[in-house]
Amino acid sequence: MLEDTIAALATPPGEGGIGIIRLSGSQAVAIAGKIFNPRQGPGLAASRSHFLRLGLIQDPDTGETIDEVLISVMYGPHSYTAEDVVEINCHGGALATARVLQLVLRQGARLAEPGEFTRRAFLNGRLDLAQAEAVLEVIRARSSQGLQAAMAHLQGQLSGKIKELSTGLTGILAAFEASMDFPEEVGPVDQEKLQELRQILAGVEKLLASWEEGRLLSEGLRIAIVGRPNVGKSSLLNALLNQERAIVSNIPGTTRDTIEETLQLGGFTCRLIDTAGLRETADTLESIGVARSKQAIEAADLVLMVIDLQDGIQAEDRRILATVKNKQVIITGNKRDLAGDNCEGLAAFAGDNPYVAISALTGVGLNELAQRIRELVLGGRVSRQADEPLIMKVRHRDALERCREHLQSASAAWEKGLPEDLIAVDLWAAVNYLGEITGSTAREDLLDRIFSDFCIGK
Ligand SMILES: Nc1nc2c(ncn2[C@@H]2O[C@H](COP(=O)(O)OP(=O)(O)OP(=O)(O)O)[C@@H](O)[C@H]2O)c(=O)[nH]1
Ligand SMILES: [Mg+2]
Repeated sequence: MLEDTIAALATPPGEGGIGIIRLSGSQAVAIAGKIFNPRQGPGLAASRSHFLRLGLIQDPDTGETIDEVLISVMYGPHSYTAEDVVEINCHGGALATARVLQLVLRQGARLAEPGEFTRRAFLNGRLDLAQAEAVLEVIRARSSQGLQAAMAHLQGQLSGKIKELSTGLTGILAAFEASMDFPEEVGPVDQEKLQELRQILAGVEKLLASWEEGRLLSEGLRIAIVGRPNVGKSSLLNALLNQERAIVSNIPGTTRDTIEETLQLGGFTCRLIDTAGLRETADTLESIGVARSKQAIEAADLVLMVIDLQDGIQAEDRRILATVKNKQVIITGNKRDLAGDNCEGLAAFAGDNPYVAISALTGVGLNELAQRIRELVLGGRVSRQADEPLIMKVRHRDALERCREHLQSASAAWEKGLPEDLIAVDLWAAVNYLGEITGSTAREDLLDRIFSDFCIGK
């Protein structure tokens, strides 16, 4: 599969300033050379690596000019895939790029599969698997903090840590192999190695502990806005987004479905979820909405529980508070503009939870609310030094958890003085799980799954 030359549109389809057709493989230059007519200078095959050249794309069969382009050749191994790569910068119209791609395919290239360029970069050893996945993390990053963490992954921060742990483990394994192969000469494995094993286990645990924050960076903080009907939940969503996203009305039960929008707060992505007002209802549609609200509460990292300061605390509010008691909650007293200075019940109702009085209508108190959210995000969860690696993918977490199990079982067996071959089996398994992260022990079906997440052209 690595032998054929692949091609695809590398920019999003549709209209744009430019659209780039990318080719990779041993025939990339020869294929592009057949359709490129340079404005000046020699043919494409004589191009300098990493230089742009101007010319026309012409159909070699008919002589028809398709587009005027800038073209670059990047010879392997100094290219994205480590193979010869050609990028054709077309005018960014859907038709021009489609015609150029067609021509390239007709000259012998094959349409790339999703993620195939990056997969080749991995198979050719230019990126390891964690770095290849980071390409997608960078593309999909939704907050500046998330982008920073993804870039660190792309540059090998996580891979470096995994390799360090793996090298340590391999060293211990080598000691076991030697001791098992030559029991007379070598003798039992030194107890010092047990200490090393414990340190490696601590390293794995530290990485696992970063998951909570990593997930936050990649997925965003889920904030559910909940409360009785008509307290102003949708108004709050709109006010925070600064946009009339959800329908607001004075009819209780306006919002029937959950509405989700993202918002950037202090460099973090927050996913704000407006929910249907919580109450007992005989209306079928509304009760479906209420069930969805409950699911949203379940999945939320943070709940903004909205109460109506004008109405004061109601029995229903207390019931709702009880249902969110094991969540992080900010009690949000709304309609402060109607309540005058009468916000006393709020503090007592909130108890240990942080609270703030706002008006979604006038905007009073919204900055303070955003500040509270930031404090909870930054204070409670984000404690990491930026130069420490963190994990952001379920796949990495799962592999590390399995690795940890085997390390625990190896060290327990060691402490009990169990046979060396038993310990070695666990150590092997642990090394394998680390290798799944960087790809050194990843199987074909795993690669298929990972790269099918990419789009064509990446
Ligand atoms: N004066 C005042 N009115 C508000 C404020 N916030 C919301 N309202 C009004 O309260 C009514 C209900 O607002 P919504 O945002 O639709 O309330 P909700 O909680 O989403 O209601 P449901 O979707 O039915 O559960 C509307 O008439 C809003 O204009 C506020 O801070 N001050
Ligand atoms: Mg609503």
